[in-house]
Amino acid sequence: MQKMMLLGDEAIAQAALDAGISGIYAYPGTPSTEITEYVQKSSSAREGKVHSDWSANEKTAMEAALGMSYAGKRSMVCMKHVGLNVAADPFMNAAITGVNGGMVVAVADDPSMHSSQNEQDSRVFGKFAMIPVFEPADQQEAYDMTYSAFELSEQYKIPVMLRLTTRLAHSRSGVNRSKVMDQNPLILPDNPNQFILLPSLARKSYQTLLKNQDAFEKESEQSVFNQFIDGEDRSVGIVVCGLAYNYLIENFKDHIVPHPVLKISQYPLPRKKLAALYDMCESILVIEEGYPVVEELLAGILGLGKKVRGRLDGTLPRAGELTPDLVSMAFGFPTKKIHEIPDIIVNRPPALCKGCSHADVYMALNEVMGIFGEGRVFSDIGCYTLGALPPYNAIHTCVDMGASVTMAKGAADAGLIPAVCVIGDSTFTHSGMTGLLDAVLQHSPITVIISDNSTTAMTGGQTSHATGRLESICEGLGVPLEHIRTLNPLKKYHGDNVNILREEIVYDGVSVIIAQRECIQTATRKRREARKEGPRGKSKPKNEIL
Ligand SMILES: Cc1ncc(C[n+]2csc(CCOP(=O)(O)OP(=O)(O)O)c2C)c(N)n1
Ligand code: SF4
Repeated sequence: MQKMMLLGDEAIAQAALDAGISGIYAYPGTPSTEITEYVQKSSSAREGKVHSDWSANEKTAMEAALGMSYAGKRSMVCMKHVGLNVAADPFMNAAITGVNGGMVVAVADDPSMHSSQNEQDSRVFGKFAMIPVFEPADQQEAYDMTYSAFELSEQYKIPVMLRLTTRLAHSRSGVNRSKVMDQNPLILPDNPNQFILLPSLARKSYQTLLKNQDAFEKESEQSVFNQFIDGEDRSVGIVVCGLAYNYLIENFKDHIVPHPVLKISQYPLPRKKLAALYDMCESILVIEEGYPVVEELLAGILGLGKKVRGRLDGTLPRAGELTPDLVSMAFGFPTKKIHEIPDIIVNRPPALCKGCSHADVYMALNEVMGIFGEGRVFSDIGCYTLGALPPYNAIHTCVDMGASVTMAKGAADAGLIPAVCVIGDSTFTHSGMTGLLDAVLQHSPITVIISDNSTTAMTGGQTSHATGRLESICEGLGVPLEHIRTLNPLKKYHGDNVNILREEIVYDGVSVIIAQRECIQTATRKRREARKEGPRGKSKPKNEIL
């Protein structure tokens, strides 16, 4: 079978296609976006009519994937780690309903928060839902595990999670493909009650999930992905998870580690394999990317028994991404000399592009808000979050997608008036609309500025569900038409824009201001694609939160 050079994300997408998916559902989010983009660009996916349009958010994506599985077909749902918080309700409940066609949940974590608000570890979510989790160490495993995950999912009628992290998602390596499977036919679940979580039925389904735990553990014990590699020096036994396996072996000549090593890539943890390692070694070192999930379990609450080292006792840093050097230090190896960064290289903080429409919104907003003082502008997540930095210093919060509207509402309810929020068009349809409905129904006097650049710019310019619909959505949610204002964020309209903002910010009710101008990067890309030219020009500087 053909060998391909693939990113970790792409290996997952190719494996999902080869395993016969009929649809992939996702909302963009670094480092997971490329999984769906690969399927969107795939000619075989097009020929096979594999669904790959973006969803409004991760919850709608998870539910659509479950619906496809209900109909008997294989589906994949992808998101970044914080997206799983949004999708948590269907995710947890899908573990109880189980699946019909195979369903794989691919979640990309971002330790060190290269482009995220936090560095939560999705393995914890997998354990919370009590489903099997795969954690690949390289691109080949990303491919093989995705393929196997569909088999396991159909064998046990359970969603299976695939957890990967930034470095694997975004690095490339050779991948051998497996046999291409046909898509499943449309076929309803054998048990017509399987997907009805009425308490009387859910209790039975939950029992099935509990009963299956032993079988899932047995699968992990026998898994080819959980490998024991013996070593002569038993002063320490090493438990190493997923990608961290590479950081371990890179520290030893010819990649031969002199200690016994248990490489973990499939969960629930293989208890017998762990016990065998624990018994044969004087102490244990746990190397895992993310939270000290395995270490905490092995050390126990009281920390009795053999010494277990890792992120909790400071052998490795408690937070942030691991590196081969950090692992080297855990073994007490001499630190390698790191080259000094020459003075000529200056730090370049992320910034809005020159000519960005968000910048014009902030110029006008700052002029209006000056008289009210600091701390009244609630923002959201997108390119416009960069308005927190100089020269704008225009926003005072950024918590999670949609929180700008609801936090402004809560603050206004508390008496902080005026309270203003700034949200992007894609974030508005992701999770801002429901908060606006709350504000309208409860007459919370807030001003919602939707900085509408007709795209999901921060993650690379994907389509936005909001494009062309914002006014009618806001009207439908009950915002009075005369308080849905539009403005054109261009310098030449600065005076008019200031006036519109001033009028609405002092209005004692809910108002929405739609600042509409297309993202210049997306507009340029579209023009380029229209002319069928190759990529030219400078790439945009990488922004911080994606
Ligand atoms: C729950 C969640 N899902 C996805 C992301 C990744 N993400 C950050 S901002 C953003 C969309 C931004 O689009 P928009 O609101 O239109 O603002 P723009 O970047 O276009 O200015 C996405 C998908 C995230 N941070 N959190
Ligand atoms: S990519 Fe678009 S929205 Fe983001 S900073 Fe640049 S111009 Fe602004």
